[in-house]
Amino acid sequence: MRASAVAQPNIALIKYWGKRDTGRNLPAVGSQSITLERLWTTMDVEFSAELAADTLEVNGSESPSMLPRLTACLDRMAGSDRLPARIVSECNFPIAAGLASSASSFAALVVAADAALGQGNDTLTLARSAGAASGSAARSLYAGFVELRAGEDDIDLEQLARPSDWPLEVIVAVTNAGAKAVSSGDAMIRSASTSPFYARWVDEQHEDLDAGRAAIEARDFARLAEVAEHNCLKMHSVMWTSRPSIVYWNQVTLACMQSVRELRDKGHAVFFTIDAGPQVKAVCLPEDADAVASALSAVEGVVDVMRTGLGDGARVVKAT
Ligand code: 2P0
Repeated sequence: MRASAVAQPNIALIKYWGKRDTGRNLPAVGSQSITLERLWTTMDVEFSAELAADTLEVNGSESPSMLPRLTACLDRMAGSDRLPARIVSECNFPIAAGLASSASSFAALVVAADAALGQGNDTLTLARSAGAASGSAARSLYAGFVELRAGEDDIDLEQLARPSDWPLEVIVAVTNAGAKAVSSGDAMIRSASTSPFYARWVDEQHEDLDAGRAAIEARDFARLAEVAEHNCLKMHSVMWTSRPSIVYWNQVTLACMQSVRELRDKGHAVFFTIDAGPQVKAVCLPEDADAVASALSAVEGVVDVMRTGLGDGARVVKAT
C-alpha cells in the first residue's frame, strides 16, 4: 500500500489556456509540450488505516493548503471510502511560481497512488487522472515532445518525439521565485468570461497545433520558434485583456525576452516562452545553450538560471 514516483515538469510550446468544463477540468484547447530532465518532484504515497485523514509534507514541512486538491485526486482514483494517505513530496525547484510544479506533482501523485493501490492503469488512464487534477499534469506522464488533444468527453495524449529524437535544451531564467498572486485555474476562468480575445484564441488554436506538430516532425527549429513565441504572446494577450487584467510579467521578464531576441539576431537558434508566472524559458539547440545561459545570467535582476535537457515521463521509483 506504499509507493514512490518521480515526475518532471513540462513546458508548453503551444499553450493550454481555458477550460471546456470546469467541473471535470477539461481543457478548451489542445496543447504541445516538452518534458524537462533536471527538474523533478517525488511523491511517496502510503495508504494506512492508522491515519485519521490524509496528510501532506512538502520538502520537510506540513503543507495543508495544497492537500485538498491531492485528496480529491486520490478520491477520484480510489473512491472516497479509501484508506487515508500519508503523502510526502520533495521538489527541487520553486513551487507555484510558473515553473509547472503542479504538473510534476500530480503526475507523480497518480503514478505513486496507482502503484500503491496495485491498480495497474495504463499511461493514458493515469494521464487523464492527472489532467482532472491539473490540466498540464497529463503531459508529464510522457517523455519528450507531447501533444494533448482536447476532446469533447476527455483528453487524448500522444508522444510526438522522444528526447533523443531532437535533444533541445531549455534555459530557465528565474526572475522572481515567489508564488503567483492569481492561480492559473482562476486566471483561465476569468479570461474565458471577460477577455474579448478569448473566443478567437480558442478558434485559432488548431492552426498553431498543426504548425507546431509539423515543425517537430521536420525538426525545423525556426518554424517551431516562430509559432511557439506567437502562441505564447497570444495567450498573454488574452490574460492582459481579461478584467481585471492578469499580468504575470515583471520588467526582468521583458529584459530576458529582449535578450533572447538579440541572441537570435546574432544567429543563435533560440526562442522564449513564458507561462503563468514571470520566469522566461529559453528553448535552444544544444550548441547554442552556453551562449543563451551566459546571456540570461547577465540580465540584471535574474535571480537564478537553470539549465536542462528533455526528459522522461512520470515513473515509479519504489513500490513496497
Ligand atoms: C500550459 N499553463 O499549457 C499553460 C500555459 C500555464 C500557462 O497549464 O487549472 O496548473 O490546474 O488545469 O495545468 C498551468 O495550468 O491549470 C498551465 P489547471 P494548470 O502549461
